Amino acid sequence: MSVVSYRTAGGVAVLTIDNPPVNALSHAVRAGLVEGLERAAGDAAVVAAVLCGTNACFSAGADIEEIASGLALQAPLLADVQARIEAARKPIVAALEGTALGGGLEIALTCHWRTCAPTARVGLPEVKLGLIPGAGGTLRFTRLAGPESALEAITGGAQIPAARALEVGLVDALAEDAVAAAIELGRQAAADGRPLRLARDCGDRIRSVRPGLFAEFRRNITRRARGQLAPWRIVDSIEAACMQPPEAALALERAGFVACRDSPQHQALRHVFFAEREARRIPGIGAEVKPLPVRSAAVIGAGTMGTGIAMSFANAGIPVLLREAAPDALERGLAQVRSQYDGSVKRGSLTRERAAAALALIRPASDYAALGSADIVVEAVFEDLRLKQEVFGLLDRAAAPAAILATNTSSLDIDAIAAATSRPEQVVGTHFFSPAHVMKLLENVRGSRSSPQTLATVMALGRTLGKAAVLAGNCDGFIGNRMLMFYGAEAEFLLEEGATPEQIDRVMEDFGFAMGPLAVRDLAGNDVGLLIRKGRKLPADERWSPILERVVAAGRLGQKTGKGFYRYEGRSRISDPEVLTLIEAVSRDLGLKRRSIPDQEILERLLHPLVNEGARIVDEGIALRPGDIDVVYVNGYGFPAYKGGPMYWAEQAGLERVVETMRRLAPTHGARWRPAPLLERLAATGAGWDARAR
Ligand code: 3H9
Repeated sequence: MSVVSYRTAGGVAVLTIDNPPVNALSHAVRAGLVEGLERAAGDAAVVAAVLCGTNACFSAGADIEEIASGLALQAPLLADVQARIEAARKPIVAALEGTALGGGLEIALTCHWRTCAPTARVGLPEVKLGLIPGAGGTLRFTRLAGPESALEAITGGAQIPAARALEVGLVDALAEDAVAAAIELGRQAAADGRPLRLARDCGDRIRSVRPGLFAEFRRNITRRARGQLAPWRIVDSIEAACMQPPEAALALERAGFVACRDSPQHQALRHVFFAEREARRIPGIGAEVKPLPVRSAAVIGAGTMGTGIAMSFANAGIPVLLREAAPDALERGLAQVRSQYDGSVKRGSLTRERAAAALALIRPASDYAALGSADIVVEAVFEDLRLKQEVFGLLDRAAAPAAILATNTSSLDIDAIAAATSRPEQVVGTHFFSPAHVMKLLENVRGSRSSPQTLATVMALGRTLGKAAVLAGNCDGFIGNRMLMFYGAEAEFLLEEGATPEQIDRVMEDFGFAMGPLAVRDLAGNDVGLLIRKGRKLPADERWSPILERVVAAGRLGQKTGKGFYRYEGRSRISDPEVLTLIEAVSRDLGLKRRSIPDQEILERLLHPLVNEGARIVDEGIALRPGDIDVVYVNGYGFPAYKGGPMYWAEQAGLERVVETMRRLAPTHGARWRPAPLLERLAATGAGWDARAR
């Protein structure tokens, strides 16, 4: 069966790509397109051609696996397909339905015109894979839509809704039946003898580029694109698309694509792409287990987490009740929701209409009786087991019999919470990350009695809410927070030994974290961190550094009090000699001689214990695979995606290095800092994570 079918409709050849699941442009598709285009060109009865796709998709672009193979691609290449289109003497129209992404959109932009279904989305998301478009996307997008739109869209990689694509000039018409409209457009263009329009030759949008545009844009992305390769090469290519002849701009883009494709950043981001998809697969839960439909939801607790979770549902079009007993707390929560939506409208990330539609889906509720209609209830009350058990007892009576009862706990025992209900098989953890309507991670936690259908439902919910879902086992801190404990503790041990908050944060920010660990502590509140720490029991051979306690005792609670590990003026952090005095006093009290600590040691001592605990988590089955941990850290903890996540990063450097660090730390830090047995096993043979099952 051919992956590109050919038919004619009233003198127009229709070439349909059918390469499930997403019509990736593998070799067979490229060959099929060339063959179809030649046939259309040679058939005197054909006046025009239309390119379209089945599988509810035009094309998701180049085949990522094929690019990854590292082998030279077999001709015809995408560029050969495009050369055929541009050489054609008959009109060629692309009909875009579903998604047209990456190389898929690049093919469409090469056609003379484009029709687009109103629900379709287009985009050049290559940057998310650490790539730049490699088939003339930067040139043609820029020439059709102008450099401002191109810079924003291609460095961000977002999917552009059809209406916006029309507005900026990427597509020429919206039509419910994009294929029929494309056939008509092709026929009419042929009948009128309309000049064939090639995006590469369009000049209107690049004629008067605002002086300083590119310098300014480069300045604006300095923070967001720090350490990355692709965004900068994209800006260079768009600039060339404006300033240079098409051939030169294409050559520059191509060189950028090759440099990015061969970079470790692309490998790491590709790992994350596939890991996110792999994380959805739960052994023992096959396609026969159907998730329950989630048509309506309820959230208990209108604090920061609760309101964020409610917004996540509303943003996905799911009506949600927000329940809070005290009227003033409920009103505060709703006010917070309104102000978040107002902020999104002001920043331009949401249209006024969409914000209003989402807001209208969030309805207040003050008593439990109102919750009977929800398919899922997410509890987001204060992190206290007794309180949560009480809430679940009430929910058990109030919620619909089939409803799933989920808890947003970040570390408590799911089974102890489930025990307060008569339906433990419908109880599960859904750990959202703050701000819940923004953060992409959903860490689902399986209780010992959670049913396969309950798990399938919350995993599917992740997709519905646009989040990366990972399934964790039930233990203190689950995957993310359990590992984080070692990271936070080590930062303070480093302070005791001679590092400064500035050095530690700089090392981690240079590595790619948006914020270093001490700046994060100041943001979250040092008192909050201390409280969590006090709730934890440490084994007898371990200790906490006294630094956090002393920082809190000095009234340095963090940003909220204007001082913590730093002093704050507004939101800018400033070094404070008082903090160093406090830290030096701790070193003295502990009898530690302060020394200068190399940056590399800081990096490894912060990340290796995290990876070590990750190995234990995999060994215990708390995480199903190392890749799941990477998904958790990239989407929930600010780990730079272009480094692939902690487990991937450690594997690239060699797992034996983690073992070495842990062997150095265990004698002073305690037994839990000993190398994880799994790591020792793998490191002994120089193997990677894949060897763990053998
Ligand atoms: C590119 O185009 C380079 C060019 O500029 C230059 C070339 C010279 N290839 O995400 P889903 C698989 S770079 C191969 O679960 P959804 C995916 O792994 C490319 N496979 O579905 C999954 O497999 P499985 C630029 C791909 O509905 C299955 O399809 N394009 C590709 O949630 C379903 O995917 C992109 O970066 C691919 N290109 O989302 C687009 N895409 O079932 C990347 C998907 O075995 N793709 N698969 O796990 C996406 O963003 C989403 O997949 C999409 C559908 C939005 C299309």
